[in-house]
Parts: sequence; structure tokens; C-alpha cells
Amino acid sequence: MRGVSAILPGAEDTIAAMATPPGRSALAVVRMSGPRAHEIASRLLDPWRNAPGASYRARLTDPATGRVIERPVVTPYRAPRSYTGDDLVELSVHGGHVGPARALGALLGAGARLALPGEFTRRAVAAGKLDVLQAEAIGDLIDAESQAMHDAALAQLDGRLSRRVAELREAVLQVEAMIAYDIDFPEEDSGPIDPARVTEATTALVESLDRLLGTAAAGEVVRRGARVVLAGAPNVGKSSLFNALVGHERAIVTAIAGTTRDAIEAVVDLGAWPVRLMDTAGLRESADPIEQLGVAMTARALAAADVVLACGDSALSLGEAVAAAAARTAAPVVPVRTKGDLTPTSGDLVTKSSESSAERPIVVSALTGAGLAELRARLEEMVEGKAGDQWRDTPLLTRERHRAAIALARAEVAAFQDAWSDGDDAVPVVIAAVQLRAAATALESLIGAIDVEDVLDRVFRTFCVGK
Ligand SMILES: Nc1nc2c(ncn2[C@@H]2O[C@H](COP(=O)(O)OP(=O)(O)OP(=O)(O)O)[C@@H](O)[C@H]2O)c(=O)[nH]1
Ligand SMILES: [Mg+2]
Repeated sequence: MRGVSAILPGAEDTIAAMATPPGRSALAVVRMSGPRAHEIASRLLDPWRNAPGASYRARLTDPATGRVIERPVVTPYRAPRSYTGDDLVELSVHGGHVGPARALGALLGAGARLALPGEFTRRAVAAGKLDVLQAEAIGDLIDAESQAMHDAALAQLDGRLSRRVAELREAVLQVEAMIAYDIDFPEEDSGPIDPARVTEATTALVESLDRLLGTAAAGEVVRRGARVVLAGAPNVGKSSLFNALVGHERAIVTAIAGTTRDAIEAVVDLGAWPVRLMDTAGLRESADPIEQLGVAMTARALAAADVVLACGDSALSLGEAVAAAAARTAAPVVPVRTKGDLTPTSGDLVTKSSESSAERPIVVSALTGAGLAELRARLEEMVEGKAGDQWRDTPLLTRERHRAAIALARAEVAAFQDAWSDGDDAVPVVIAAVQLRAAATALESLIGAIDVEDVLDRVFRTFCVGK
């Protein structure tokens, strides 16, 4: 199951790169991997000790001049016990613009080649150290913008999703094995396997695939953040509330109705969740073509929202905002009563006992900050609700590539099931079996158990050099 058997282009090269970004820092890491890594290190480092796992201090010399150019801490790794599976040397040097570049230059001058983006990790995949899902997880760990994404990536690196996909693939293979008799002896009435057992197994398989597909919504929220849209009539204080939630004056605020013309986005962290907060143009009929475009944009933002904050500064405008938002979105709408410092709210906000907490407006003031904590808490709750609560315990589909492969496998298994349950005059079992094979292949492409160069190219294109 593990490993990609393809011979990697340039696999015989010894590659080197900085593993940390350039700039002022206490330390920087330069690494080198490949068949000549130890030989090159032995020529440049004094002393050179090939004792895996033991770091030591050394002098690094310039191959051209023989002069000492750095004082790195050296960590040698011996194949296959390294990140890439090849011989590998890590140099921990002083940070800054010059030292790391000179160290890397020395390695390149002595025969190493500059690594391509993601080439270290790609070698790890080729060596069977990681499967493709785990390699993607490493990219996600680096790119994570929220704790939730980081947690999901760690779980994926741990192999949680890989194991689930492998189990599903195993289940497909089992169904293939069950129908093998019918393929070999099509004349026989029924094989040693009761057809009902095949139906049972495929039904369970479709259910499992559906469950995994069901995590894609949470995965999407985890990856790109929940879209929370502020909407309401002009001048009710949407931009002021937006600024208060973002923490600085991001959007223009004036007493003139129709100030905001564009949808403005800012990312805020809400507990573990990333939230893309969006301020919009006030909803109203307008003859001004610019404002009309803004209102159309608001409508699009509402349609794509995960949660809507319907804002109003009076009971009337709030009611209208809720109705206008609900007409334009399928997302849950939270009523937010703005400018709570101005109007006494007790009169029009007496809550009916029948109102659930989800319907009760949250009273806020962008001016005093009152109610903001409650609003954040409610938002966090709603985002959790959108993402589902099972996501911490089950593997999560965080990429479209994952979702598409599982959806394809599901469609193929379902098509097989249809053909199978149609009985005698149905599609011959040999043909139906092609669908099972396609399902298995879709699952295999996810973990990279088969040669899928284009999949690998796509996965590694976005990596940084040095990973
Ligand atoms: N007293 C008080 N005034 C507020 C509050 N929030 C907003 N305002 C005032 O209300 C007016 C409109 O505020 P904005 O935030 O620009 O309102 P908006 O909903 O974004 O308006 P448009 O962009 O025109 O749709 C400004 O004069 C703000 O100072 C608040 O919490 N308390
Ligand atoms: Mg505004």
C-alpha cells in the first residue's frame, strides 16, 4: 500500500535548501539530502562525525577558499532513518541575511543542487515515509492560519485520514473478492457467496463513504474560515460593529447613510475557528448605480454566507434586516440590535418566553463595547454548529481533492450496487465490477498507493523550498 514506485526525476541528485525563511533570527536551518550528502559534508565540515542522531558543533569552510564561514551545529541522519529516507545533514546556523546564504552557497559549491519546492517531502513520499495525504498535511501545518486547521493537519499527519481511506479501499477489495466467483463462473446460478451479502457490504460501504463526505463541510470551515456577513439597512452601524469585532478601524464609518459601497473582508480568530468577517453595503433601493452594485454584492455575500448577522438600530429596522437576510441566504441569521447605548432597548426587546435564545436579538454597542463578548460567543457556537461537532474525532476532508475522490468512489460503488441489485437481466457482473475497480482507484489516488504523477505534481506545487 505504501510508497510511490515512480522513479523521481533527479532522485540521484543531492539537494540542499534553507528550511527557514531568510531574515534576522536567532537560528536558521540549512539542510542537504541525497546520496552525496555525507561526502559533501565531510569535505566542508571540521570535524565531520557521521554518528546519526548526535548533534555537534563544527566549523564550516568555503570550498573555494578553505576559510571558515560559519559555526553550525550539525545533525547527521543516515538512510533510511531520515525525513527523506536518504542520507541527510542538517546545519543549524546563526540566522540573518548572510550566514545561512553562505552556508547554503558552500553546499551548492561543493556539489549539491538547490532543491525544488517540496522536493524533500516528495522524496519522503517516494521512500514510503509518508503517503500523499500525510505530505499534504505537512503543507497544511505550515500554511495553517488557525488552531483548528493546525489540529486537523496534525491528525492527518498522524495518518488518521490515511487509515480511514485504506479501510474503505479494503472494503471495496472485499466486495471484489466476493463477486470473483460470479465472474469466473457466470453460468452458475449462484456462487458460494449469497448475493445478499454483497448488497449488505456495498450498502455499508456507501454509508461509510457518505459519513466521510459529510465531514467536508467542517473541513471547508476549518480550511478557509467561516464566512460571517454583516447585513442590514444603511446607517444602522454595520461598519462600526465590523471594526469593533476586527479590533481596528478597517471600514469607513460616517453618519451618512450609504457609506459602505464595497464588501470588505477581514479575518478574525474566534476561539479555535478562523472567521472571515464581511461588512457590506446597506440594503436599500437606490438610484445610484454605484450603490446598486454594492447592494448586488451584498446579495452575493449573503448567498455564500455561513452565518449572517442581521443588524438593526430599532425594532423595526432589525425586523426588516432579518427578513431581508433570510430571503437572500440559507445560512442561519442572528439578529443583532446595534447602538445599544443610544436607545433604551427594554421596551421593544421584551423577549417572549417562547423565543429561543437563537432568535433573541443580541444587543451590542460598537461605541461602548457592550454585548460584543456575547456576540462573539454566539458566533463561535454557530460556527461550531456549522462545522459539526464530530470533527475532532473523525478524519476530516479538508481539500477539494479529497472530497472529489471520495465522492467519485461513492458514485462508483452506488452504480455497482444498482447494477448488482437489478438481478439477472442486469448488467453482466464483469461490467459492474469495473465500477468497483474505479472506486478502488479513486481511493488509491488519495493516498498515492498507485503511480499518480500528476496528483503528486499538484500536491507539491504549493510547497515551500526546503520542505
Ligand atoms: N451611539 C452610537 N452610534 C453608533 C454606533 N454604531 C454606529 N454608530 C453611528 O452610526 C452612524 C453609522 O455608522 P456606520 O457604522 O457607518 O453604519 P453602516 O451600517 O455601516 O452604514 P452604511 O455603510 O451607510 O450602510 C455613524 O455616525 C456611527 O458613528 C453605536 O454603537 N453607538
Ligand atoms: Mg458601512
